[in-house]
Amino acid sequence: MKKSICIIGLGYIGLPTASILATKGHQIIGVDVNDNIINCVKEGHSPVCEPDLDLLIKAAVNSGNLTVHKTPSPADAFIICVPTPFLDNKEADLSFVEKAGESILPYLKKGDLVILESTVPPGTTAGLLAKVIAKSGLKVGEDIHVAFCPERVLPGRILIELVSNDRVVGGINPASAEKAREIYSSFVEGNIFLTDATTAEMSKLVENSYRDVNIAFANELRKICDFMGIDVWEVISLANRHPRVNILNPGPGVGGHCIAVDPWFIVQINPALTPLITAARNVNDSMPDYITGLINNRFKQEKPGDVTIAILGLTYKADVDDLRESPALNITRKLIAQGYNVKINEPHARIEKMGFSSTPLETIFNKAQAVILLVNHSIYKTINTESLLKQNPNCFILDTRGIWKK
Ligand code: SAJ
Repeated sequence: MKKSICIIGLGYIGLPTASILATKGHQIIGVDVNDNIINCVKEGHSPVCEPDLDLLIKAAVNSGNLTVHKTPSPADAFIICVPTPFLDNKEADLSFVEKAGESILPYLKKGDLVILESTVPPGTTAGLLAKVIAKSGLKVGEDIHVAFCPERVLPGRILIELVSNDRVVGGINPASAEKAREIYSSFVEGNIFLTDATTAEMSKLVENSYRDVNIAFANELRKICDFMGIDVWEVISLANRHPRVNILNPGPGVGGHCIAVDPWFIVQINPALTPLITAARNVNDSMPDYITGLINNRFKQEKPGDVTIAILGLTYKADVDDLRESPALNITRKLIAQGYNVKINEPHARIEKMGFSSTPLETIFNKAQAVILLVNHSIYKTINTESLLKQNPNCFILDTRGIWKK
């Protein structure tokens, strides 16, 4: 059944969700405070680099089913997709969720549905959000239904995974979960699993904490293999031949606004019960200093000002334009602060806004005493490191992603 749906927050999740729902015939009111997002969408294109999102937005806007505004409007359902960063004490900053809940109060009526998609600590939907919605005077859970539905999509594959992945829908009561299921069943081809809101919130955090702990295991293996003078990528590749072993990849650290953030929302529940998740976060956060230390160690006899370093990649992961929480950016800034001559190649992100300029691959290796690969962008896989070494036998080549053969 077609609904009017107001989506608060048109970021990595909100905008693709709004566009997909619009192409399914729902009347979508997209709401964001960011003028650039509003203008981009009005013109029918995407403010972020995501395959096929441009086409989908154009189709959604041209269909007349997607309009964008700075304030909400009355609707059958409201989906909140605003950021939930962490504060200095690593606890969740829920101010955007609270503000979004307050912003829809004037428009709520009996029979409406409110869904939170932002990743939050367990208990937020049934607690903080339900309390804000109750200010409408409507009886939460009866007059108005409230649910939590986490996203689980990989940037770069968002449009595919929004449709194909299974979804977990958690209601503050069963009626709310059922009402929310109606929305998602209009575009999700994966299975939809119903549960309560707190279990749904925890399942999302657990997914990303699982990845963070496993990445930390790979990073710790990297350190001990370096100490032993053996190749960690060969060790992992051999160990993964075991039918039930799947060790992830070492890297320069964990970036992005999910995997590096979500585990802290579990720790904040009870730090004494979560030493492993905390330790994994600390191992991953130690990687930028570890990588910088390898470079400092190699050039400890030289003045940094005499050393030219070619950095390949600044984004938080391969083939995206997102620099948020990027360990590559963290390492690059450390090297610049230490006085090295740093040249950067970054093919996807617009780094000029950070005060950097990107040096073309054709020239970046000239006179470089070090080549540090920080992001495994596909374009770097074709670089021939053997010919690099033929031209510059003393060049220090540090591949922090294991894409170049030894
Ligand atoms: N990383 C490693 N080694 C690995 C895997 C990742 O060092 O083996 C690093 C990456 O370089 C990156 C960070 O970890 O810096 C996280 O990358 P990721 O690909 O594991 O996941 P994200 O951050 O892109 O997580 C996204 C999230 N969704 C959105 O941002 C919309 C998350 O909620 C999803 O669960 C996740 O994709 C996913 O894999 O589906």
